Parts: sequence; C-alpha cells; structure tokens
Amino acid sequence: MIRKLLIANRGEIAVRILRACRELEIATVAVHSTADADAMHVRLADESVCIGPPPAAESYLNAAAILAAAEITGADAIHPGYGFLAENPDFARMVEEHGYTFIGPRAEHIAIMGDKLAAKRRMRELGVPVTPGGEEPVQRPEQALEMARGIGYPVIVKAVAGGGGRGMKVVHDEGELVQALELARGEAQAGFGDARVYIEKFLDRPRHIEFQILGDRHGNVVHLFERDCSIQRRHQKVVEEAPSPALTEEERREMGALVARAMAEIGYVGAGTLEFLYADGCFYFIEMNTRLQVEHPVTEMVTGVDLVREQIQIAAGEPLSVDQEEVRIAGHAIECRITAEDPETLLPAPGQVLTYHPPGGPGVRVDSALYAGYRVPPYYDSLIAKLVVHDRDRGQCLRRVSRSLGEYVIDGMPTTIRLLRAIVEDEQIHLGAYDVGWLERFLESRRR
Ligand code: MV4
Repeated sequence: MIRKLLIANRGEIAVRILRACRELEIATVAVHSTADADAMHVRLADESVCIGPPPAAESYLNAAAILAAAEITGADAIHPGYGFLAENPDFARMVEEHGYTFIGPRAEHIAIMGDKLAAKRRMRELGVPVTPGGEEPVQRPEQALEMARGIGYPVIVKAVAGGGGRGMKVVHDEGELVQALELARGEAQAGFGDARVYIEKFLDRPRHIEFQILGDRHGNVVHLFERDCSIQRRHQKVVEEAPSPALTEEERREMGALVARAMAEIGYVGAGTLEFLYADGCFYFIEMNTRLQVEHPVTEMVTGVDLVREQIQIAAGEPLSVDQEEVRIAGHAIECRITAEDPETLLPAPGQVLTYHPPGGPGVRVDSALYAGYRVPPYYDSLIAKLVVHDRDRGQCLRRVSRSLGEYVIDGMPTTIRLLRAIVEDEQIHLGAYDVGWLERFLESRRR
C-alpha cells in the first residue's frame, strides 16, 4: 500500500499527480528548487522539501537529493512525472534499491527502450511493424553505402541514443551519404555521448500516431487507442488529438490489439506509449516512451480512464481497473500546449502573470500550475498550460477549442494562444489533412 508519495517533478505535471493522490487519499511530498519556492505544486502538496539551486542538473535531476527528501519525509513511493529522471533506468533501480516504490515500468524495460536500435529489434521480434532498414549501428562507410543501396534512397541517418528528432540527417542520394554519416556521428557524440548511428528508409510526410498502453503486475495489458501528434514544430508537439482523423475503425482496433499483445509478451508494467510513423496506410514503429506523456489527458478525455490513478494503483500491485472490452472511445478530444514564447521568434519569454482567467464550461479541462501573480522561472520548460477539450465529434471539438482559447486570458507574458487559435481554425486542420511537416509550412506561410 502507498501512504505517502513523493513527486519528483514540477509544474503542471506535478499538480496533475497531486490531484490523483488527493483522490486516492495518499499524502503528498513536493520537491522543489530554490527558483520554485512559490510554485503551485509546492503550495498544493502536504509537505515540501527544497532539493537544490535553480539549474535542473542540481535539483530535479539530483537523484541523491530526491532520495534524501523521501527519507526525511517518510515517503514510500516516488512518481517521476515526465522529463527529468522519468526515463533514467539507474534512477528507477536506485529508488527500488532504497526500498521505495517507483511509479513506472521495470528498469530493464526503461533501459531497452532508451536504446533506439535495441527497441526496434525487440519490436520486430514481437511482430510490431518497424521502418525498413538496419538494426545494427553503421560501422564503415562502404557498409553504409551497401545498406542504403539495399534500402533505397531517400534514407535517414539516426542516432542510436537519439530520439526527439535530434541528430537526424536525410540523405537523398549516394553522393550525400558519407558526409551525412560524419555529421550525424559528430552531433550524436556531442549531444548524447554516443556516436553510434543507423540508417533506415526515409518516409515522406508521415503522420505521428502513438498508442497508449497500460500493464499491471498480474500480466494484464490493455491499449487505450491512439493519439495523433503530427502537429509539431522542431520536434515539439503543439496540438494533439484522439482519435486520429487518419485511421479507420479497423486500423485502430488491429494496431491497438497488436501493441497490447506485444507488451503482454514482454511483461510490461505501467503506462507506456508506442510511437509510430504512419504513411500510405502503414505503421512503422519509431520509439517507445516508458513514462506518462504530456498529452496523456487526450486519452483520458475520450476513454474516461484516469491514467495517473492507474499508474499508482499498478505500482501498488493492484490489477488494472478496466479490461480491454471496457475501454471505449467516446467523442473526440484535442489538447493545445500553451507556452510562454515570443510569437515572432517563438523563443521562450517567461514573465510574471498579471491577469489569469482560464476558460471553463462543458468539456473543458485546464492542466496548469499558473496563478495570478506567479513568476514563471526562466530555468525550465516553457509549457505553462495545457487546454484539453472534449466534445461529441471532431468538428464540435475544434469549435469548442477555439471558443476556449478565446476565453483564455494570460497577461504578463507573450503566449502561443493566438497561434493555437489560428491552427484550430485552419481549413486543412478541419479536414484532418495534415502530416508532421504541416505546422512548419503553416508558420512559414504566415511569415510571408
Ligand atoms: C523519421 C521520419 C521519416 N522517416 N524516420 C523525428 C523524431 C523522431 N522520433 C523520428 N522522426 C522522424 N523519423 C523515417 N524513417 C521523419 C521524422 C520526423 C518527424 C517524426 C515525428 C514527428 C515529427 C517529425 C518531424 C520531422 C521528421
């Protein structure tokens, strides 16, 4: 049984986890840096512990300080949220070795999915469709040329330790390959301390569609269908929705069943997301996230399943509260990520909140740690709120998002609210006709 839970995170996700704990009657411990002394998650928690100075490396990434906070407060479980230590297998192992319950998957599964090639290989063995291409890191240029010829151009060079799009190079023909390899290797070494790269077929204008799964400690795995996260900029998701307007009922059911079966086979425990590129009616696995995701509320809104409550109950050894037959999609949900950014440069521009008026009404959920008077610290992510809207169908949902964005007042810093409104009012978006490059093209056309 979990009596007291420490939240090793900040911002809206710390508040989200606090809410789940309250409803489960679990006491909460917030940890915070000195920059976050007046943060909402600290105010809402039963207890709080300062774990270090503003830079994340010295606070939210400081495993020893977090374990010390758990020790002095007598917490029995730790939830890492997303980012920071959420996908660090050493942290998961350390938490368990110190006698605390880690709210997340087994360290072994975090580790394998952190290695993009190992994950791809494992998924192929499990019968999950993967992108055509190598499953071994590239060794010599001659071998790379041979491999690329076999795959067929265009190909893409990716870092084994990568993810999130960093260190990728598209190669259109043989003449570009060797130089691209060298560039990718250099970036991979500098960015991840691991120079290994691999080659696969480059898919033109795919969509990013991901499947949510939950596994318990009794061998049950369910899928909660998909989210379409194709509306991105520089590999940062901006708008997410469920269900995907691109899939047929049959594709969604088949793919869901396939990922759930694969995860049951490896004994996956906790919440997880399998990310796919989707092009020409086919799915290609790219990576798996072994954590709660930013966009998890979209799935919660259409299925009614509280993913954070499930995570905590799973960690406590309880069975899933739903079986596959009970997981149904009702209506449509859309999430808009509101960030504190300059509308021209789209660079982070934090400030102090002067007026704060969040939207409300039917089907409207706001996940945020903002309040009037709050100073957004410049040290962390620029995400300040998630507006998540539910309605009976996609058309109504888009109009409800637009209406909610129109009500939202955040004075004191520039935000992406107006940009989001232009996105959800766009004709192509209403048609569901978008891919992973759509937002960049949209921004480019607005600049001109
Ligand atoms: C690709 C691809 C096309 N072909 N792989 C970018 C993030 C990383 N997770 C995988 N990414 C891509 N991999 C092949 N074989 C195009 C992308 C990609 C992308 C993927 C998802 C969401 C947005 C994207 C934006 C640009 C490129």
